[in-house]
Amino acid sequence: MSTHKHYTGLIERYRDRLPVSASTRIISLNEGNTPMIQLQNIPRLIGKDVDIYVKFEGLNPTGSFKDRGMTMAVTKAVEDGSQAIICASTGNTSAAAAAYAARAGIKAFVLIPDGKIAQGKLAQTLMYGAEIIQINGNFDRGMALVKEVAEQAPVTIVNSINPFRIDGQKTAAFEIVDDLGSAPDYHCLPVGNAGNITAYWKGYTEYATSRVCSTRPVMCGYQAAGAAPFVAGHMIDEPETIATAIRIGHPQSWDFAWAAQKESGGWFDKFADEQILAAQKMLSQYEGIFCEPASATSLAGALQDIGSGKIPEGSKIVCTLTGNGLKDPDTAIAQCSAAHPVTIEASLDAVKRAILDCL
Ligand code: AN7
Repeated sequence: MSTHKHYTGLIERYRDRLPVSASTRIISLNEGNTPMIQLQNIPRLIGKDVDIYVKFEGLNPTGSFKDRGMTMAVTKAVEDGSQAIICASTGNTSAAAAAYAARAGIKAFVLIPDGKIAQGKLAQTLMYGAEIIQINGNFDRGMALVKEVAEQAPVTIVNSINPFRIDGQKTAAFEIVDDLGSAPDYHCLPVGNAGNITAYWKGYTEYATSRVCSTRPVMCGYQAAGAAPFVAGHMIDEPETIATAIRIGHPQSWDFAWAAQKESGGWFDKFADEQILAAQKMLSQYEGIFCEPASATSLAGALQDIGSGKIPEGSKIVCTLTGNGLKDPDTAIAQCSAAHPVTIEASLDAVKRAILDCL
């Protein structure tokens, strides 16, 4: 008999650390097991002796880390007999909710801010067949509405206030430790609703408690300047940033994120949209890794803090790249407008000239 084991997703892999039983029907798209890619050119470029790894969560089935939480949340919703799930979203949660609902054969309702989600995310959510409810308000307003409506209608909330979301997402920390053989010194990630920083800290803490690793990383949470409640120290009412995924002013996991920061000795910081886009482009052009704008906030932060020495040389750093660059083609193309392709005559001569001009 073959001992070969087909990978069937993170719940199966980490089932002894997740709230499932032998009889639980697992709703999975084989999420997780995402690559840890060590940056090769950027450390050389900045002249610093650091090991930077990116955890490329954009390679999950729907293109973001949300799949980790959604496999768990939808599995539990189905186990509890729920026929419908609901979420507010800046785009990625809605795509993941829609996909896992399709897989489970239940209904998904998603509230999205009108005109403020990236095209790729809208396309996915439409294709997976979710009921899309666009509101003329931002994510925070949508979140408040979802909490109210779930009290009056038979729908399960699958935003990260659902604790099963956090349990699924904590597996990213397990994968990192399993891959590196130890916890990194620093973990850098973008912070929006703050579910993910909560989940990573829970994952590292559980592994440390079980002595799978002996240390936990310093947690560095980075936000967009126009949507930085953790830097301001209070909620923000009109968040604004080109990184629409993290256009959030009233994060739901406020207390958990502060706990992660304090217990780890970490910090929060914020970055202008231009800095976020520059980091996104740098990662694409120097490493061949295309993440969405919000995700690049982790690298923008890491590079700043390595540059200042706040993250010292010799450190092992993991940056989570939360979503795939293909999610937001409009922002990418707009950013490269100076290099827009020009059309030439379809002849050997013209193509040869075009190549020689560039060499
Ligand atoms: C690419 O999809 O909140 O701090 O509704 O899509 O755990 O919220 C997305 C968040 C970072 C922030 N990067 O994570 C949603 C949503 C990307 C994201 C975040 C999001 P949290």
